Amino acid sequence: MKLYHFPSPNPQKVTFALLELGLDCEKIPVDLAKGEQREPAFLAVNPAGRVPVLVDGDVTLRESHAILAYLGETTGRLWPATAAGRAQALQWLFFLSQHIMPHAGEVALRIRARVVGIPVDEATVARGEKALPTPLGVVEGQLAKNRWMLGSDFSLVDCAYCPVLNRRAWPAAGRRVTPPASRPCGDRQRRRRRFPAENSSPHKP
Ligand SMILES: N[C@@H](CCC(=O)N[C@@H](CS)C(=O)NCC(=O)O)C(=O)O
Repeated sequence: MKLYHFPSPNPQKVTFALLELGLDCEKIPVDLAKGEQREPAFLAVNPAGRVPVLVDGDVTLRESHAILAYLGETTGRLWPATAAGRAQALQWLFFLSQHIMPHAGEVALRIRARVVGIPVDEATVARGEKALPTPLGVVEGQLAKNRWMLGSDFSLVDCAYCPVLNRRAWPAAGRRVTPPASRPCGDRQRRRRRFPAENSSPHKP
């Protein structure tokens, strides 16, 4: 497998999942700060000019949540075994795509502006900061009832949520984006990145 990668939240969902599953993958860096995502060689891989992209044989996947579903389906691990469970997993991945990532992207504009060297549009950041607490409140409610997004077991859905709930990823929005029940999820990804020795044990909480 090959992963086109930059250390920003969407690719991090996939690198986190690969670590949790203990899977090897060749990482191909795409430097967003240098605009490599707009170069013809990369646009041939993903015409949308975005990372992550996973290539596994003749399968090319260009959406982080589709990649997570693929890893779950192909490994049969960290992924529900029943149709109803898989539908729940997709439900939460769609919720993240539709209701959280667009606003998280607006809030993250301060970070993106620094990385790619563009001015910050404060109105956009303010719009994201206003909108984000509502869908994050839904996630907080889910995590207050269950240890992880799908219940008591950590899953690939958490691999999608953890980088987003990670406090350090969204410092501009401060505590509002990481209320108490959501913290263990954000912390898990930080721990996994910080202590590579843990990576040999994919299921360690
Ligand atoms: N819906 C896509 C979004 C991918 C995305 O927006 N990735 C960002 C990095 S986190 C990107 O490649 N941005 C390139 C750019 O803004 O030019 C996914 O979930 O994979």
